Amino acid sequence: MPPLAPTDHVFVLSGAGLSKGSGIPTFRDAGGLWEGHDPMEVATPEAWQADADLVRRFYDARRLNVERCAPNPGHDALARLQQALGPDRVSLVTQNIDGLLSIAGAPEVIEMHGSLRWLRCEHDEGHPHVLVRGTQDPERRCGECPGRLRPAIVWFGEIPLHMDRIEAALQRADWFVSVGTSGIVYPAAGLVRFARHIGARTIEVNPEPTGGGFDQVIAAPSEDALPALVDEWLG
Ligand code: BV8
Repeated sequence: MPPLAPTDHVFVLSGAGLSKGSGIPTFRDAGGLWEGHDPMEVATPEAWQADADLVRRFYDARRLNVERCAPNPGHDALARLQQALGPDRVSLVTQNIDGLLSIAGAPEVIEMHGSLRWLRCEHDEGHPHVLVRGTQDPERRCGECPGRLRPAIVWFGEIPLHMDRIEAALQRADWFVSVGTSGIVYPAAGLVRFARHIGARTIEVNPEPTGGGFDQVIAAPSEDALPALVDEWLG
């Protein structure tokens, strides 16, 4: 692996595979989340309107599981890299909603699909969000209006969060590292194309490489591959 230059900026996009080593199921692997659920029935605004109780139960179950899980060596390695080089040189963008990169100590994580830890007003995401642990109280309403509280998570058909920050970081990327994502869901899946366009060196860390035209592929679990990669980069 070529060394990092002193001014190199590393952009890391992570997906569910990063957390698999922590005991959190992915979406599309065998036994994954979408095996038991049709995403269109639990992860869209229409699903919320049709059956809010089903959607709440789906996210309550995931929140309870995530709260029993801990960061794995892959999360720890990414946190160590950002602690050592700083958020200006290491951008950690995640599709995951489990919060494990922050729990691992990463100073700044961009959660483009939101977080299981927060609820938001179903009518206006500008109303104050509410922290939640365990199962949410279905009777609790928004503090600003009579609206129900829903998971502060980006569903299919909704616009991902922090896209301006993500695009600004991507413009500066010398390295683009894709970790544990199937590269199926857009706009996240399209970010590597932009990185390639601006000349960043692209690396994929995935035991089942997606064939997405990366310069380098590390076909291994991220909990094994990332500590070695970060050790090499931090010397
Ligand atoms: C948008 C939060 C417009 C919820 C998620 C029709 C109508 C509307 C939109 C669309 C449409 N058709 C297509 C679209 C676009 C749609 C889309 O891309 N659909 C796909 C299915 C084709 N996208 C959207 O709707 C997005 N919004 O388009 O708005 C817009 C956008 C920009 C600007 C203006 C307008 C919103 C998408 C967000 C949906 N929310 N998550 C929740 O978590 O419940 S998606 C969810 O799946 C994840 O967040 C992630 O983003 C996505 C992919 O999952 P992965 O993380 O990649 O996980 P997966 O299981 O797929 O893969 C795991 C990988 O790990 C595998 O490769 C495996 O090999 C690997 N692995 C396994 N073990 C390990 C490992 N890797 C490393 N180590 C290991 N140990």
